[in-house]
Amino acid sequence: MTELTLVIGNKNYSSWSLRPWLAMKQLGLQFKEIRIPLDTPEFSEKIYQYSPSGKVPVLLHGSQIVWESLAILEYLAEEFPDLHWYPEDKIAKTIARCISVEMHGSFQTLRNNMPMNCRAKLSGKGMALGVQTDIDRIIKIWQECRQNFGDGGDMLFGKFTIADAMYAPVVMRFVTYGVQVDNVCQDYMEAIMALPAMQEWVKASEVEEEVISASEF
Ligand SMILES: N[C@@H](CCC(=O)N[C@@H](CS)C(=O)NCC(=O)O)C(=O)O
Repeated sequence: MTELTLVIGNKNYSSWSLRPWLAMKQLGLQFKEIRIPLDTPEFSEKIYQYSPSGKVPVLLHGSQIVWESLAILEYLAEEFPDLHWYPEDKIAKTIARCISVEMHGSFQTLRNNMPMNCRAKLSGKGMALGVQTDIDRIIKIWQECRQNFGDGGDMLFGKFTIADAMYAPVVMRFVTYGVQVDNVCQDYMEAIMALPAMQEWVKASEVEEEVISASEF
């Protein structure tokens, strides 16, 4: 098999990197990892060797370069169709795609005010104007997916899919900032945090030494 390499940023801060990394680990794909700490001279020096957009994550697969987190996940779903990237049911698959794209293009207020910071405990911080609107929409998405498609597992569509990978950094933010949710969402969040791959990511974030002051309070 042609080697897969995923270029990522810091595990503590890089929410976009977490998405494909988590899905690849969770679905059992072997890959090499190159970590370039964000917001450092090293990042500016090295990133364009790999990524035409100058951002992480970027996937290298033979001569193919794939950037943008969701495009990476879609590429992998096409390259490795035997793995469970999306629900099999057509309606569920369509909804999984809708909410994944919605995550990719929305919730800017939440993302700006509650930057991912895996190792921090910032309960009550970040609740700026408009953040609750984003939180409410995310809660509704999780509730509806669990209610309508959640049989057969504790992920949004039962078994782990790309949709869970897309929302995992939001779960991480809700944990860091102590966002209050109902029992359905709480159970979902606990299931995400208990994934072995998620635990591996968080554990690695705890030993990273770089600090990005813009993501700290
Ligand atoms: N839309 C992109 C966003 C990628 C992104 O913004 N990555 C951040 C790290 S999480 C980055 O590379 N920032 C470095 C920079 O902008 O200099 C994706 O989905 O992959």
